[in-house]
Amino acid sequence: MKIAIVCYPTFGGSGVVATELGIALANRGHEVHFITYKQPVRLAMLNSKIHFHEVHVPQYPLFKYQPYELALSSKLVDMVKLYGIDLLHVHYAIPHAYAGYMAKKMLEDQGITIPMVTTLHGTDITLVGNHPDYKTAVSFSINKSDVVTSVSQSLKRDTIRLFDIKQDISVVPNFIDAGKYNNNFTDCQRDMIANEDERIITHISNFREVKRIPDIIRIFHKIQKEIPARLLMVGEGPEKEGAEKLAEELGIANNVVFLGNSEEIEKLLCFSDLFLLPSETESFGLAALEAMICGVPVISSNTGGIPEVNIQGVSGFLSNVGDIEEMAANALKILKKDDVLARFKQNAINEAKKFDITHIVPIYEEIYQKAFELA
Ligand code: GMT
Repeated sequence: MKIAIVCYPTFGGSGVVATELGIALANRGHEVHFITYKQPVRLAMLNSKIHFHEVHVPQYPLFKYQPYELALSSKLVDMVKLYGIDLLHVHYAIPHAYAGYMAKKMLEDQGITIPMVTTLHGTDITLVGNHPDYKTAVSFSINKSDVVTSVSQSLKRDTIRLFDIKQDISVVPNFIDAGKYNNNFTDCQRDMIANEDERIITHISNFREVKRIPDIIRIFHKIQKEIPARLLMVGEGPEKEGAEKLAEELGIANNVVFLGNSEEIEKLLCFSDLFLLPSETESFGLAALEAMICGVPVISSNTGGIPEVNIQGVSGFLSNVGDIEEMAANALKILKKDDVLARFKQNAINEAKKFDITHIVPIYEEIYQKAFELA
């Protein structure tokens, strides 16, 4: 099959999922065309089955807002015709489903029928898409997709609750390539980051408000009062500066390392003892799953799709959003004793393996077949 994947190329769950899916599809013999404004961050190696087509948005002074959707839908039409692409798979409803539908209609006008699969990722439904300024167009483009998938049961429920959806939604969970995370790093340089007696606690995100970054600093503040510990904050975003200030105010700045964006998160996770994800909402929590496959237990909120990934008392603990007292106490339960930590680490790996890519890619292939039948 020749598949066009439309996604955000930046650091962020939906782009990561789309990129890893494209690579896996190419490994199974499909021809995959990534169509977006920049080469996706995890698309390091291009091979003969993987193509990348950059969407250019010409800058013109008349426009206050440059029309990306227009450039994307034109590019989709051109690439479908040039490469004989069979199917569009758009990740994140805004504006990809909308642009994809426009491309589909333009192609129809030229006698070409192409199915479109839309995968909903979370904030396109729960935060951004739900905004009254976008809602009408988001509902429309979801309903016009041939097949709609969501990354968790929770996101499916949210979509049905928040939008007038006439489409069936198939839940296809996010995944990891367990083979890639073999925990076999010979250069797992723990001593570069922390002293031998310190536990290493990690958070990775885009530092948006929804991640409740101040909670992470406050939870760590409580933990380090009881045991020697260090906090690694990985990523960039609007809440980062405030977090740096908060760490300073609480007198823990020396124990908190802000690393910025990293393309080698598995190397950072290989020496982490605990992952913190206290988000306000999270459709799935891919970052938690990536931590788990590296043997890192998770302390998280119990919101959205996180309970479908992090299992209470097994791979970590879940608490109500904002309950930093309980989150810190649970973190200490895991971190204080070596044998308890070892048990949670192994459990985390076992739970994460249930989301191995080998189980998930065939589900997408079935969905593509269904989309052909429906288009
Ligand atoms: O977490 C983010 O803010 C990034 C966002 C994205 O679209 O890249 O992540 C969403 O999609 C991920 C992949 O499906 C999910 O694992 C995240 O839980 C989801 N984020 C939220 O729902 C806040």
